[in-house]
Amino acid sequence: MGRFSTLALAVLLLLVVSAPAIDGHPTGKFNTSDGCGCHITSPVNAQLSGYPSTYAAGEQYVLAIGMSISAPAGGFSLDIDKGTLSNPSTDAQVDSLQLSATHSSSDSTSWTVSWTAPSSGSGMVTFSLAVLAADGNIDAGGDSSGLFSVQIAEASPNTAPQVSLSLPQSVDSSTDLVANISSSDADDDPVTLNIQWLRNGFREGSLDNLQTVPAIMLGPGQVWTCKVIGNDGIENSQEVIASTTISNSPPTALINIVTNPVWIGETITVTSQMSSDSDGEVVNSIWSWIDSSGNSGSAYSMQSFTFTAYSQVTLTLQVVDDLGGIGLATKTIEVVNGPHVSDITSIQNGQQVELSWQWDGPQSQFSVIRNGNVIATTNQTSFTDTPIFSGDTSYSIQPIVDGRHLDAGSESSPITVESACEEIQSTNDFAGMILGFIMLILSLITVAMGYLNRGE
Ligand SMILES: [Ca+2]
Ligand SMILES: [Ca+2]
Repeated sequence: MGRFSTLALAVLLLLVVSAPAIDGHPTGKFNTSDGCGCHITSPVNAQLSGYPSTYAAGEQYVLAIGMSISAPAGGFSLDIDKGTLSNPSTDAQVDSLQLSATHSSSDSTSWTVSWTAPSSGSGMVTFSLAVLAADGNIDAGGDSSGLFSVQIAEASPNTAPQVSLSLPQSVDSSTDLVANISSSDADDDPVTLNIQWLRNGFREGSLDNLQTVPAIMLGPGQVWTCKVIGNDGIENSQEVIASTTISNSPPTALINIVTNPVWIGETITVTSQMSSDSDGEVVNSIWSWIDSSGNSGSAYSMQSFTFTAYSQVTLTLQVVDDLGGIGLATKTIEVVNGPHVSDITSIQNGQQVELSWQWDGPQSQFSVIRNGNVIATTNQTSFTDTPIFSGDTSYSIQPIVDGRHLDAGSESSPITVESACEEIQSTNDFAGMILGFIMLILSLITVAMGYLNRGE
């Protein structure tokens, strides 16, 4: 049977649907959406709805089939070239290939069938529909048929959003760490951001979805990592990651001169205890000084440093923080002449030595030093000593002003102590002679006893 004959049969079947006694083909006709030219008495509009303007791959749509006039009986044939048909309504059916649907009885003039869109990239889909409105007479006269066809493009697939991220590479803990994040979406979908922060590789959950790490959470040497994923409501962007290391703020060096006033030749005490480090602590102080006379020195010290200068001093302090950061300070110190002890007189009076001296400074105490040993402290400018030994003796007077033991302000005076000590010395000499004489006698006795024993 040729195609034309088949179509003619289909039309015939449609014509007789209203005459159940001779309806031998109530199951419709597949693949006949191009209709036939036999029933043109009055054209009818074939109606198809429920399809999208552009389809989304894999999406399911419910198609409604109908006609523009009411009729006692009807039939249809719907063909598609892509996707699948399923779930036909009462009085409709789908073929095994799921590419064609038709009526299964003549009782309806409207039907529904589901269409599942093909996979992404399938391109244009064509729907072709033929409907027939039958008047129930058993001939072609008085029937109406109509055709409808539509092509549907695939909706463009979603484009994933894009996210860019950067972190400042020179940041210390004095300011907030702010991530520079931007996002875009080719489809103009709104993009939401998922932000995570890690400190030294460990997630900091309290900062989730925040763009800023507050300064109070930052510490020098820490590595902060930011991870960002964008989502356009459909899919995620690629994850972007950036890291930065929090830099160390150098310490601030501050020289504090403890000694005041500063006198030539006297010790000067300075301290670094006012130095500071905003993000750590000062762990070392390195001092160096040079005076305009060329004297110089240096020292490692925690805080206090003491030195002696003889003219204007240039003092340098280098403080080091716990991460090796360095702060520098320099100070010029003027030194002036200080007070002095002078004109020491020492008069021997019997066994005593009477000392007195001049002093041109403020109220002071004085250490009295005999041969390098402090033997007394007085707030007078005189002192009477009773030396134990005779001979050459040196007395020094060292002033103590506000607890400072002055060196340049001290003065020494030599004296040769004589007197009673010499008698003690003579007595000792006489005792030595007696002892020597006794030893001589004992020796002679020993020799004599030797001779006597030999004679026996
Ligand atoms: Ca998108
Ligand atoms: Ca620091």
